Amino acid sequence: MLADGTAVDYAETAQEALARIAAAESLDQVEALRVAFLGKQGSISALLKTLGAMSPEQRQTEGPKIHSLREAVTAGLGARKSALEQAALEQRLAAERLDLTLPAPERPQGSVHPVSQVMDELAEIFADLGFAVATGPEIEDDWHNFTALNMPESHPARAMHDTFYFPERNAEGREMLLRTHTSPVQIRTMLAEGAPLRVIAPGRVYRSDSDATHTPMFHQIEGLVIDKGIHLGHLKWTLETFLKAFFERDDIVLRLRPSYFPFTEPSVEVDTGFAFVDGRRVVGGSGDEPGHGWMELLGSGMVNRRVLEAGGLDPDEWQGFAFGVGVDRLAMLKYGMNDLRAFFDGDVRWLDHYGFGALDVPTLSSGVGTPNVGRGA
Ligand code: 2NL
Repeated sequence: MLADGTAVDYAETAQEALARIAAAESLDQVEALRVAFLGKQGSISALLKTLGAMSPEQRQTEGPKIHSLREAVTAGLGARKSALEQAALEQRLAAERLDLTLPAPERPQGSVHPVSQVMDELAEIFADLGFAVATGPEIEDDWHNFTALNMPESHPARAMHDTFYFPERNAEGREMLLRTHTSPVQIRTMLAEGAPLRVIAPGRVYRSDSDATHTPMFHQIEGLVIDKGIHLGHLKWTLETFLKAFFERDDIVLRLRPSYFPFTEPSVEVDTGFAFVDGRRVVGGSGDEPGHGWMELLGSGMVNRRVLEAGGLDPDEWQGFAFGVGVDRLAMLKYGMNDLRAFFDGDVRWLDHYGFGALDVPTLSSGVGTPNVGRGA
C-alpha cells in the first residue's frame, strides 16, 4: 500500500509491467523500461521506499510483495534482453555466410636484394670449387687493412683508397677505419688457419667516394687460394670456371692485362668480351669480334710474398693467387640494372622490379640464376 494507505494491486502492477517488457522491441527499449521501473526515480523503487514509512507489522506483510514484484520485473527484463540478443545473433548468422572458396587475403612478402642474391650465387659456385666463406669485422685497424697487404704507412697506394678513419686509435695504438676492401679478412684467415687455404670473403666495404658510379659503401668479394705450386694458370682457370657458372654461358673469353696492386705480384686486370644486345652489354664471346668490346671485370694476381709473410706463411713453401670483384657491378651486369645508386635507396618499388623471391635459392643443380629477372646491362 502507498503511504496514504491506498492499497496497491501488486499482481496487476506486475502483469502490466511484464506486458510492457514483453512488448519491448529493442535493447534500448528494454533499458528504458529498466530505468522506468528500477531506476532511482523508478516506479518500483518508489514502492520500495514506502516500506521505510510503514509500521513493522505492515512492513512484514507488504515487504515480501514489493520484493517479489521487483524480482519478477528484474527477471522479466533479463529474459527479454536475452531473447532480443539471441534474435539479433540468429539474424546475423542467417545473413552472414563464410565463403570458404574465397582466395586467402594477400600477405606482404619480402624479397631478396640482388646484392644478397648474387652473393648467394657466388658462395654456391665457389663452394663447388672447394672454397669456404670467410667473414671479418667491417671496423678494421690499419695493420690488417693496409700494412699486412704491403701498403706500409705513407705508401702512396694508401691514397688509392679514400679511407674513412675513426678519431680514436685502438688498444694496440693502431688507427681504426672502415675496411676499404675485404682483404683484411683474408689476412685474418691466413693467420688463424694457415695453409693450404681456399676462401672467399664477401661483404661490405667503404670508401669516401660518391658519384653516379661510386657509392661510399659497396660490396666486394675476394678469393684467395694458397697451396704448393699454385701459378697463374690456376687463377685463369678458376676465374673462367666461376664466370661461366655465374653468367650461365660457355663462351666466356677472358683477357688478362698486366697491372699493379701492392698485394699481388704479378698483378693482372681481367677483361671479358661482351656484345651490345638491344643497347645493353651482354657478357660473352671475344671482345675482338665485330660489334663486341672488352670490359674490365676484376683485379687479381699472385699473392705478393710480403703478404704471405704477414699472414704467417713461408713464401718459399707456399704460393697463392687472389682476386677481387665488385658484387654490385656483377649484379648490374647479370640482371640488367643500370643505376648503382638505386641499389642503396631502399625503394621497395625497385625491389618489386628486381628483387628475388625468398624461396628462389640459387643452387648449381637448379641453376644459380633465376628466370624472372632480365639479363644484360
Ligand atoms: C679489385 C682488385 C684485388 C686482391 C684483390 C688480395 C688479397 C690478399 C692477398 C692478395 Cl690477402 N690479394 N686481394 C688481389 C688482387 C686484386 O682486387 O679491383 N677489386 C675490386
